[in-house]
Parts: sequence; structure tokens; C-alpha cells
Amino acid sequence: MVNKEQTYKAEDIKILKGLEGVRKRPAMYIGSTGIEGLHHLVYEVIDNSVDEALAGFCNRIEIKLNIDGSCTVIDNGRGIPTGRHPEDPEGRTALEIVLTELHAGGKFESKAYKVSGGLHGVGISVVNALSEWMEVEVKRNGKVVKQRYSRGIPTTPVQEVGITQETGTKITFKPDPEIFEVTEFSKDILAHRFKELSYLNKGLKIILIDERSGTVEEYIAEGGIISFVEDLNKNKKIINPKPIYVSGQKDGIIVEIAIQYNETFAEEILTFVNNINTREGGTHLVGFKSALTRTINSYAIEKGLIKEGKESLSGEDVREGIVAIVSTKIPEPQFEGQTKMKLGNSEVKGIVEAILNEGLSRWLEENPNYARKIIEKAKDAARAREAAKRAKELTRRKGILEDTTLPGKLADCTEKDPTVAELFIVEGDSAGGSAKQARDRRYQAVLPLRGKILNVEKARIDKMLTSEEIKTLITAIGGGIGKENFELQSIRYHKIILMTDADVDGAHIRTLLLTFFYRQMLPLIEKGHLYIAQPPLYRIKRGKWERYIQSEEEFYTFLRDIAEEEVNIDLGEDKKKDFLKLIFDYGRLMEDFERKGFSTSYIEKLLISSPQQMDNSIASLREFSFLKSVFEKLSELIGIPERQREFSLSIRNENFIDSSFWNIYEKIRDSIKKGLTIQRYKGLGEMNPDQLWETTMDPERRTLLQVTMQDAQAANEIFTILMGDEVEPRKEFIVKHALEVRNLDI
Ligand code: 0RA
Repeated sequence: MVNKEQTYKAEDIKILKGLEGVRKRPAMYIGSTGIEGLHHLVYEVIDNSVDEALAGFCNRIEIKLNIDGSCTVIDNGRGIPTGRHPEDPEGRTALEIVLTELHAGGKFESKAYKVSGGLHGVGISVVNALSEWMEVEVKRNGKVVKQRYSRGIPTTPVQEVGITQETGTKITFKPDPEIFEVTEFSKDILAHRFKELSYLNKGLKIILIDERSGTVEEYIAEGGIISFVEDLNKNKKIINPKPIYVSGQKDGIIVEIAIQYNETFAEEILTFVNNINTREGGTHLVGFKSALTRTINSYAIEKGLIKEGKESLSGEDVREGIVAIVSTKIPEPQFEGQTKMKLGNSEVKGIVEAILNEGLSRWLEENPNYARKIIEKAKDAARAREAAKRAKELTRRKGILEDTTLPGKLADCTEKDPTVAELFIVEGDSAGGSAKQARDRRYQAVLPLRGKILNVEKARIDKMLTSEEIKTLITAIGGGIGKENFELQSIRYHKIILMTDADVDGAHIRTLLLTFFYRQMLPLIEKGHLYIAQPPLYRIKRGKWERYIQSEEEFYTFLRDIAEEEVNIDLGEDKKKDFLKLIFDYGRLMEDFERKGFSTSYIEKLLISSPQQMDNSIASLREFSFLKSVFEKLSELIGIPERQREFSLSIRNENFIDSSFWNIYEKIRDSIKKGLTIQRYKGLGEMNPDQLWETTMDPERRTLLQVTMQDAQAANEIFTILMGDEVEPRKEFIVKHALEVRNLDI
């Protein structure tokens, strides 16, 4: 339905063509129709709200992931203009034009530092075109106005629906399943971006409400990028407790930099242009590096900390252990590079350089003690660099890096063409043995690694090269190592697949390996050569039929599917489905409590007690309020005003009357399990070669996860927690994850 009865005018046809183009080639506008493209929709809407924040009119953005799969974004900005547009031949409102016309946003705005003009920047109309429906509500000029759309086309006129003193925009949209392969938003993916956005926009509060799981998270950083570097350094020993902060502005370009050194040897510099992470760097990064090297060297010479002409600190030396954020705001950014994540504007280099030179010189003068510590660290790095060079020459002479004699542990494939060859890196000798038997030796090679590979964070290159495991890995892959020396063109396999157990140790080893690849063979990840195998967690047999299951999540869904076949309940098909979903959610949550040592009957008592009796520490847990909400939904569905009263349910002719939800869940679960043979694999070693082949290695049947740069960066962060010098966070991490390992007692 369209809000106009007349035939389409030329203007309308142009608009419809525009939207049609978006729906025909969505990837051209949002990158993909997969999981990334889906989340891009949210970023697109948020970016407009962030622009309001950048312009100084908005300090709060709320994002809700709704139960029906839609997403709501509410901001307290000025609101999208709602007046009739003077130049529009039909006198439509600016609101309608912004929401339905491609690239209309700019018509109403002055040039400013806009996120929405940057990398994403395709406009809300694109989100509208790719949504099954969208609804926008604007508070502006004392009024609330509203309009609805379907696949980008208005289904209602712009209507006044109320009055208000506030201003702001609320947009709800449901991604169109005709366009997207997946339509379920991931809280974690969104949370990562929101956290980043809150750091980059000091004082902006971003609230993420996940109605599906009942969680609320809030992001706000009063310290802006200073908090950002502090957070990145959270689990590390730091050198300058208060980050160095430098800011300045020239020719309309705003530069903000925060730097804090830690005692590790890694370097982490994140650069942003108008809130967009420029992962490929660019002119701002070049300016930053050059100013850092120059300023530190000249200060060190001036204070006699190094000898002029004889010693000098290289760029790599002064960046050892650095964590820095370089955030720039640029009116007309040019993005280049393979993924358009590299800043091209040449004028930016000099501006960043000048601002950092001045600010950093002043900081060094004012903080001589920390300045000295930073320079000492860089001098250590320089000495280590010299030592590493000697060690490398030594190993070269001994022929370790150049040695192409393949290690004995490697079971190589016969295929020599790297584009079709695969290398499985397997945890442990016994799983390695199975994998060697299971593989297709024509194109699959297997390298078993024993135990945990060397802690690469603490070891510098010279030491690292003495580790047998690392040497074996390097020789097998064949491209060398290191920032400068890794040669992608020499790698012997185009698929390198990490195959570790599906337990905490396996996850740990995977993190170590990912970190090693991230730091030493980065192009391997950038070019998509690194993968993670997905061995199954369960094997389930039901008569002659069998099936493998890869996660706890999938396991529960599977049990629930069987329950749908076998449970009889007087509710009607639709309600029965909802009931089973809820009772399984309920059961899983209760099992979590049970695992933590609570008695289920006690928890159920708490659930039915009145709020006054609830000043109890369990009752204040987030998990508990979540459980309670499931409990209430269940009660409502069954239609019992006084909860927990009788209703009848049967499974395989067994009846339950007057049972608690927990009892019902247990009965359903146990009764289903009785009909199944369930094997839980604690490690790869428990699978025989045939099983390993068909579930994990056979290209026809396996699923591989391709490691992305984001995965690797995340591993790098986790790694720092696991391996860092601080004991407390490490304990915390391990405990938290140990709890996540659900033991079902099968
Ligand atoms: C066009 C012009 C102005 C603001 C906006 C659009 C705007 C768009 C969105 C999208 C989500 N939230 C938003 N908030 C504002 C400028 C309005 C003015 O000059 O008053």
C-alpha cells in the first residue's frame, strides 16, 4: 500500500528505482548479506545518532534487540527534520525523503565530521529498503510524528501522534529475511562496536538492551580515549600510570591521541577517522609513528640518555609495549586500500606529526621519571633487536630458518601445489595419530603439537627460535616469521587448520596458536588462510540413526525437537512449541544453578515467593531475574493465575499432574535421553579415525571457521589475560570459563 493514490510521478519512479537497486544488489551498499551485512544495518542507524552526538546535540543512544527480531534505536538528538521540503515537487516532508531516498541525508545537513559520511555512510534509506518493515518516530518542535514503511516504501503518511517537550529519533526495523541469510543479531558483535563508540565519543552513553535474553549493558567512558588505552592495558603491568594525552586542531582536522606503555613487547596502535577503525592505517598512522620516533630520540639525546650519532632508537624500539589510540576527525576523508580501511588524505600526516611532536615533547619535559622509563625500555628493545639479529644470523648459519628439511613429526601430503594443500595442526600426539590415519594423504598434512606452545608474549624472537614446537611449525608452513620477514608466497598450504579439543585446555591452546599467528604470520590471517576445525561435542544414536552435535546450544535444540514429537500437552500446537522452548530455557538455567551448588527446590521456592521476601543475595543475581522472567512467561502461557497449579502433561503415556516446572523439565529431559545413546567427546582422542574423518576433516561434510582479524585480535586480548603478569585476572578468566563448561552427567 502506498500513501498516494495518483500514478507515480517521475520523482517517485526515480526513488523506486533507487530502492530496487539496493534490494537487487544489497552487497554493494552494505558489504554482504551475511552476518556482517546484517549488523551493518544497526551501525548505519547508530552512525546517524552518533553524528548528532558529534554535532553536540545528543548524549544518549539506546539500542533494543526485540523478541520479534527487530531492532530499535532511540537517540536524544535534534530529531530528523519533519517539515515539508521546499524544493520537493510534491512537498513531501524531509523525514520521508531522508528515509526513502538514496543519499538524501546530505541535503539537510551542513558539512561536519560525520561518521555517516564515512565508510558506512549509505544512509538510513538503505536500511529501510532492506527491512521487512520500518517505523520511525521523531520528537521535534513539540510534536511526535510517525511513519511506517515496508521494504522502503511508505505504508502510512507522516502522522502526528502526540505532543512532547523532548527531541530525538526512534527507529525500529526488522531485517528482511528475503535479503539476509541470517537475521538474528549477535549481542556480542554489537557490544564490541558500542564499547568502541563510547570510548571515541567521551560522555556518550550507549545502552544495549537484549530483550531476547533479558540483559542490559551500558557503555560510557568519561575519560574517552584515555579510558580506551587504560582498558586495553587493564591486565598488563604499565609504565606510565596516567596515559599521555595530546590533542589539537588544524585546518578543520581534529586530532586526539592517548598513549600508555606496558611491560610487554607487543605494539597495539588503533587508528580512527570519524569513529571508523582504519585497520589498514594510512597517513594519520604514518604521521604518528614518525613523530613518536623523532620526539623520543631528540629528547633522549638532549638529556644524554643516548649518545648522538652512536646510538639511535628505531621506530620498532620506541613502539615496543605501546598501546595507543589515534582518533582523527576529518571533514572529507578519502579511504583507500583493499578493504577501504586506509586513510589517504596526504595533508593529515603533517598535521598529526606536528600536534604529537609538540604535545609529546611537553609531556616528556613535565614527566622526566616516566620519560626515562620509556626510553630505558626502548633501549632494551634496541639491544634485543641487535641480539635477535645475531641470533638470526646464527640460526641462519645453522640453517634453521632456511632449513627446508621437513620435521619428522609432520606427516606431509603428496600434493605440492599449496593452493589445494591443507595442514592440520593437531593438539596432542594421540589425536595426531588418529588424524594421520583419518586424513586424505593426497592433499592433507598433519602436524601434531605437544602441549602448550611457548608463551610468545614473554619471549623475544631469539628465545622463541629455540622452541622445538615453534621451529617445527615454522618449517612446516614454510614462509618464515616476523613482521618483515614472513613471505606469504612461500607458504606450503593455503588452508592451515587448527584442530584442538572442545574443552578449556583446547581453547587455551587455540588462543596461544592464534596469538602466535597474529604476531608472527599476520598475512596468513589477513589473506584468510587460517581456519579452526569444528570437532563434534556429542554423538547421538537413536536406533540405527546417528548424528553429531557441535555445541551445547545445538544439543538442547535437538532435545527440544524430539520433545515436540513425543510430549503430549493440552495446549494446541503453537502453544506447545512455545511451552517447550520456555521449559527448556528454564531447565538450562536451573541446571546452571544446580551446577553452582544450589538446590533446585530452594530456587523454585524463591521464584514463587513475593518480592518482599526477596532480599536475598541469589535474588539479586542477573541470572535469577532472567530465570524469573522465564518462569513468569511459563506461568502465563499455561494460564495459571496462581502459579504452579495442576495441569496435565504426558510423555510416552506417563502423566504429570501437580508437578513443578523443574520436575516437568527433568522428566522430559530424562525420558528423551532414555531413548538415545549419547556419547560426549571429551577430546579428539576419543574419536576413532573414521569418526574424525567424517565429522571434522572431510571437506564434503566438515564445517571450518575462517579466522578473521577480529578473532585474532580478540585472541590477542584473551591471551594477555591468560599469560600476562597479573595473576588475578587470569584466575578470574579460568574460573569464569570453567563454569561455562556444562556437564550434563550423561
Ligand atoms: C537530517 C538533518 C538533521 C538531523 C538528522 C537528519 C538526523 C538523522 C537521524 C537518524 C537517527 N537519528 C537522527 N538524528 C538526526 C539536522 C537537523 C537540524 O538541523 O535540526
